[in-house]
Amino acid sequence: MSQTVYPVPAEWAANALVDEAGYREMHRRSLDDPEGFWAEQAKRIDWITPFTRVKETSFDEADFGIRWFGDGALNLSANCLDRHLEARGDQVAILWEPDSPDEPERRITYRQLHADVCRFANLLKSRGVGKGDRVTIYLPMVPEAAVAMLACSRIGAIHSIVFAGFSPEALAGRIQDCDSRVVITADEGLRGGRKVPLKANVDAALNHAPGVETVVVLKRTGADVAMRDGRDIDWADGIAEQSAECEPTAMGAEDPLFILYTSGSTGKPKGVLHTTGGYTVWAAMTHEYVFDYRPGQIYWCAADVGWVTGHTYVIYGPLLNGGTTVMFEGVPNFPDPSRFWQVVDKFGVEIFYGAPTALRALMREGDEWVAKTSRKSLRLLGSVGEPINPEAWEWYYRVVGEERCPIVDTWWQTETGGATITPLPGATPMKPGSASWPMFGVKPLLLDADGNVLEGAAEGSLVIADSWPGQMRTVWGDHDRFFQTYFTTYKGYYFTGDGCRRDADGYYWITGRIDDVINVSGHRMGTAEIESALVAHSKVAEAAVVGMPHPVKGQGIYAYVTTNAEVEPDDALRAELVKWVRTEIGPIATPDVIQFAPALPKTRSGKIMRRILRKIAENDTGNLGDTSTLADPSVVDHLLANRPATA
Ligand code: 6R9
Repeated sequence: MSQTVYPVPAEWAANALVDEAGYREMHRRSLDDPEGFWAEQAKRIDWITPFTRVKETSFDEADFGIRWFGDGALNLSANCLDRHLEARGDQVAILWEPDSPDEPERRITYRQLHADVCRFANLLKSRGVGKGDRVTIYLPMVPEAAVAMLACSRIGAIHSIVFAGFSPEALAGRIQDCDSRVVITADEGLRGGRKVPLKANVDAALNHAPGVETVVVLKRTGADVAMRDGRDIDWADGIAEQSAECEPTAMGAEDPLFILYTSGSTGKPKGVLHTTGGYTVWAAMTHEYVFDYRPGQIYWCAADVGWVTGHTYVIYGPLLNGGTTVMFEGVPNFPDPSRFWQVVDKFGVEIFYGAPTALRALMREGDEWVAKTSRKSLRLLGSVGEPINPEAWEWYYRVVGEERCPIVDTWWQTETGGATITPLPGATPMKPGSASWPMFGVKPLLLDADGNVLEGAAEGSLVIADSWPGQMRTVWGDHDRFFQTYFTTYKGYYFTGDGCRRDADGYYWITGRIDDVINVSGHRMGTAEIESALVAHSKVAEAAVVGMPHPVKGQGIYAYVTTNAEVEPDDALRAELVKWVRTEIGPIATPDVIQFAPALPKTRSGKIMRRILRKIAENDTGNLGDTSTLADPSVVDHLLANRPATA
């Protein structure tokens, strides 16, 4: 573990919104007097009906419930748009960089965005969409994704964004789970010069989701796509006649805002539900403090809107704070590995927020791709999605930021809504690889296997002791699963699923997932999800999936597969299974290694011993630990003798 501590640069300590003493005072107050602290923080939002109640929360089974600002009403889109029109109507809200640098960028002002959102909201209304209805968004990284999100929040519809890299099967499951009647998509997406057949994927998905009545199709590439009469509408045609005024709907603070599906330790992805008031306050506050953000600064979060980071830190946080947010359609290495830094120079980006997996991939390409760009505009760097290894941190700090820019390594989850453990650039001396200190209102604890609270320097399961406004409120359609998943492992606490170490200085170091979730390039994958895709193949009898270390992706996917008795496993089947998983879930679930195994190591009670499978995948086979409960030890010998050469 890196021992280096980088002090807060003097000019940051002097000019930042919060310095170290300020952080300590605010954090203490946020825990001692949550009512007072959050009532004050909530003033950053325009409320249609002011709240009188602040925090009504309990993690205990007897009176379980989470409500924040419960009797207030507000509208998120009005907070992102309308209230900025007077002071910054002509300021650019969205700076869009297309996949290819040869295509022109787009600069969309707050005034223009407001009009676009109103027109689109009116189109949705004309198709019968109203408060509480679910709308599935399956769009690439184009400004219209922001328009669609803001239009939903304007009329109180609940958006559910499905990452445009997901397969028709995955899309269909997510449409059906929340019973969406409307899907918003594009003819095709463009990523790294490659076309993604989004409309065709939607058509395939809708064979399994017949309840969808409206499909709005944005022309992105102009490809000739099938349009079904009565169901499918061209985006431009649909908004042509719509008014550029649309009154924002007053939403109760606890009215649902969006659903975002995420992987858990069981097979089916969970529809994480966020509500309006708490999420809005949390997104605005964390975005301001984590990035020391001042209105109008050029800010770029390189996440996709299909993930929670795209929700909170590409769209809602920056727009709530009157920001100029960069949306990038492409990938870091197209047309070449300088692209990120060329875009930084092109727009004068001051704050850049990206994922360790992208940084590691660029680091491998060599420093010259970075060095040939200026990057003089950069003042602050951020990291999110997975633990950043100290080597990548140092590279980011030294080569990209030229030792001038603090790095904020923000730990959080779809479930937590926004940055939950994170440095603040003017307050936190940096330790490479540590997410550092809790955000205001967050009380992390480390527990041992028996649920005892560990004090001081320690390592254990990371839980959060009490509610914070940005916390998810339920799993869509399954409130019991919400309670069971997060509040029963350790009674009375929110369980994150992550392991964590706290050092003697009180810094938190996330060690990674301790449940059956793996983190591939910052994307969460449930091993159970990949296993069920594999066993759905007619030649597969059984499958077990574990993570393995991967130099770029952080973790790779290692699958053990037992075929049906009459099947002779070979390389052709291996290729077929890889393709199968890509079609069932999407390219992000592509197995890196498939090892065929006549049997899986099981206990006498029939439980697969994943610990052993993990060790073999990690090639840490010197000490497999206790194998005495194995039903048939020869199974392990076979696995060890037959590790594929590719692993
Ligand atoms: C925002 C996001 C959540 C999981 C989380 C943890 C890992 C995210 C991290 C990090 C270490 C960081 N994670 N940020 N681990 N340091 N800075 O990524 O949400 O997709 O729900 O993933 O990602 O394991 O539990 P989500």
